[in-house]
Parts: sequence; C-alpha cells; structure tokens
Amino acid sequence: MTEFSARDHAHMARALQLAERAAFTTQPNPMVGCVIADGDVVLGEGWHVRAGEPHAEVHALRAAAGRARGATAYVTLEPCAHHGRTPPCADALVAAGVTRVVAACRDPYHQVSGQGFAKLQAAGITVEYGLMEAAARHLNRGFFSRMERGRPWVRVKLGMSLDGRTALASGESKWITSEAARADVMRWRARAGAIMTGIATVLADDPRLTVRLPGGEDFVPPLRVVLDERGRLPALSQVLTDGLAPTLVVHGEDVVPDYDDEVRAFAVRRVDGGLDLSAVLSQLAQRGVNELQVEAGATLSGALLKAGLVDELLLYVAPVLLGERARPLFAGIDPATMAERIGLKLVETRQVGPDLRLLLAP
Ligand code: AOF
Ligand code: ZN
Repeated sequence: MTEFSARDHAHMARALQLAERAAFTTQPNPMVGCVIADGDVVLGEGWHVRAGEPHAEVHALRAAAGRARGATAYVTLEPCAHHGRTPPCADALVAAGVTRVVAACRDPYHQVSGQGFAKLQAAGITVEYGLMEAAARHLNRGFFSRMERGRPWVRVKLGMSLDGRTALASGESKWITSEAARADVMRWRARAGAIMTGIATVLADDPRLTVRLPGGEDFVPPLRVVLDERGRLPALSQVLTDGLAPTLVVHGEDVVPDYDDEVRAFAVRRVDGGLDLSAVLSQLAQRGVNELQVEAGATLSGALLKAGLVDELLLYVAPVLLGERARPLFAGIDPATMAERIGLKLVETRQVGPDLRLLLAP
C-alpha cells in the first residue's frame, strides 16, 4: 500500500469537495473532481459537471493553462482511457506533461477499469491509487453499485412519528414531518437518478415526485417510477400529466396496461404477491439509474427491506405521537423472538428543523 503525505490528503480532500459540486447534474455519470498541483501550490481545479461535457481532468488542465508540466494530478476516479462522449483523460494528462497521478479509486466501468492507469504508466507517469478510497466510493456509491452489482444504490426515505408510525389508520399522512425536513428531502431527491413509489401512494396522495429547489432548472430531473402491478394508475395522476420529469410505470407481465402511448412502461415477472423487485432494480440500472430513492408506504418499503434490497434508510423522526392504531414503518416484519429482530446500523444523526434525521444501514 502506498504511503500518502498530508499534502496528498489535502489535495485529494479538495478534489472530493469539487466532485460533489456536481451531485445534482452529472447523472448518469459519476461525480469526479481533479486538482493539479505542484507541491502545495494548486495550479488548476476542475470537476465533471454534466454527462457529455468535459471530464474533471480536462477542466483542471485548462485552468492550469500550460503549467501542468512536471505537476501532480489528484483525481477522485481513475482517469478514463476510452473514447466516450469525450476523448480519454489519460491522453490529456500525458499530453500536458503531468509526471504523477494520484487517484482515489479505480473506475469500475469495464471500458476504463485499469486501462486508464495502464495508459498513464506506459507514458512513464507515476500512478498511485487508493488515497481516500472509502470516501470516494461513498460519494459515488450509486455509480459503483450500478457498475459492480447491476442495480442502483437503494435509499428508502421515510418520515415517522416518535412512536414509529408513518400514517394514521385512515391513511392520512400529510404532514408528519416539518417543512424543513421536507425541504431536506428535496436535496436527496436531487442526487437520485430515480424516485420510486407504489401505486397505493399515488392513489392516496397523487404525489409529484419532483425536485423543487432553487437552481433546479440545471439539475438532471430524476426519473419517476411507479410500481403499478395491476395497471391501476389513473391517467390524470400528476406523474403522468404534469410533464415536469419523465415517468416510468412498471406493471405485472400479465397486465395489458391502458396507459397512453407516450407513457413509458415495462413489465416484470410476478413473484409471490408482488412484482419481482430485483428485476425492477436491474431494469433501472440498465436505464442508467445510480441512486434510487424510494418514497413509498410501509408495504413497498417493507418488501424491499425483506428482500435485502435496501442499502440506506433515510428516516425523519418528528416529535409527534400518532397512537397505536396508526400504520407502522415497515409492513410484513413481525419477529417472534428477539433473535429474529432486524438490526440496523446508525450511520449519522442530525436535527433538521424540529425533526431528527437518521441515516441507517441495514
Ligand atoms: C474521467 N474523468 O471526470 C469522469 C470519468 O459520458 P462519457 O462518455 O464522457 O464517459 C463517462 C464515463 O467516463 C463514466 O462512465 C466513467 O467511467 C468515466 N468518468 N472519467 O476520467 C471524469 N466523469
Ligand atoms: Zn475522462
């Protein structure tokens, strides 16, 4: 394992910060940042803003304006070797005369993986990688999930009362959490490639599932996904009529849906009592979804949890009590003994307005 200096850490930390600026705009591409430095002196910085536009290295080299000769490039992902929508960054780094490249991690994309490093090394450049790798992989956990597991990173968002309830027995749930919490949810939506819900939620709430944030015109609008097993989605629901973001409807194989021709829909297999959720996820990965945010009720959230398909639980806890007849957080979970209980790992806690935000990993 390469030993990295404090200076290396500082430049890579900066590159990671730059990468994250593109959280709402790069999908389906990964977030990547780059710093070109000579010792402590930063010569150029860049990040990959949008798919189809120049990669991070190209922006940083442009900012360095010819001073990159003999310098070190810090990149949060292996520089690419392929001719995609733009020419290979490895070639650009070689041409600029950079003598050392430090990368946080390999690119999991099969067209690049290892080949970017090989190209740089073949040109006599010193290549080191693995610096702040965990942070870099965490930043692009969606992209890594899609590339390595063939499915999106699944984040389930739920709002609950202090007594663990997500809706009254009547189904009413507007609103348990505060406006501040709901505004915070928008930022998580914005970094997702898709937002998924179930038909029951659409029938009850007719949600828009859009990102409503200042500057939102520049963001890539997440795909809206509705799991509509039996083809019950009303033609006048907002997700089909408002035109604010694309919508994809998933239905059972045996259903002949009655959606308009313009509605994008696909069928998946049924497995006992519901749609094959793994099949849904792999379809979404094929459509370029890195992070999937699930905003559904206890039934779909519970089904995903039971199927082992939840990677992250984003939970807003409001200091209110809804009582014992109200609906639970996850349906279908009923351990008979303590040994069968479902444990989660608490990753982060934070207060958002009057509510508490928990980030958990199953
Ligand atoms: C880099 N630097 O800043 C990024 C890289 O959309 P394309 O055709 O331009 O290429 C996207 C692929 O390039 C993406 O899947 C990933 O493998 C790599 N992303 N590589 O050298 C960057 N964003
Ligand atoms: Zn590149």
